[in-house]
Amino acid sequence: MDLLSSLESSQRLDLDGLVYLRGYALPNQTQLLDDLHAVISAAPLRQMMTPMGFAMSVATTSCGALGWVSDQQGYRYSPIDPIRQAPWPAMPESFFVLANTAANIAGYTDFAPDACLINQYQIGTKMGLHQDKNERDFTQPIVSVSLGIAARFQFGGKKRTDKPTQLRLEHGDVIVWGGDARLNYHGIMTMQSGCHAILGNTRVNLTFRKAG
Ligand code: MD6
Ligand code: FE
Repeated sequence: MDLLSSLESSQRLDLDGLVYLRGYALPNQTQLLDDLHAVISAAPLRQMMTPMGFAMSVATTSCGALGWVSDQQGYRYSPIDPIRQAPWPAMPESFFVLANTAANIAGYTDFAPDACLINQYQIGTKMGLHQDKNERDFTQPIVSVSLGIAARFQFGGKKRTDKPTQLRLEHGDVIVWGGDARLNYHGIMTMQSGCHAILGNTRVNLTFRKAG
């Protein structure tokens, strides 16, 4: 059975421009978590500075040819990790295949991400409403993988003031975000306490992009 037909329709939810694939990452979670551990060991999670000079509450790192960085100069993608002054770790094959097949299910063929941003949330942290607009080609989707404790994802509209709908994202859930929603505002509400068997009281989110 191929990946497309193995995914039951009950596990898929379509909101305009957002395809939610419940538990899609679960079958490969052992490999994913091993590879995640290796990436974080090579390029440690760190709290970057916002352009306004505040430390982000969420800790980040990256893998792939390009990594997402933030500092006084702004937000952008860079081939060099500014802390290690070295290229980011390569994107593990398990990451690439997961993102590529999830995008395929959502109707984006040949999605070839060159950047994977890793966000780590502790209880009490959040990600305010934002748009993802540092990538070059907005026809390419973003694939987002949730691991660890559950989060409340806010899915808003084109304007910051549009009232968001909420989606609960659990360990193994994948969303493919593109098309009409590509520039919609979104965020993560303040993380509430929880405990995951492997990741403890943290949530890790992987976002895959074609950034360059
Ligand atoms: C998060 N996600 O889930 C934050 N951005 O922790 C994002 O900011 C995001 O999930 C673009 C596309 C999908 C996402
Ligand atoms: Fe985002």
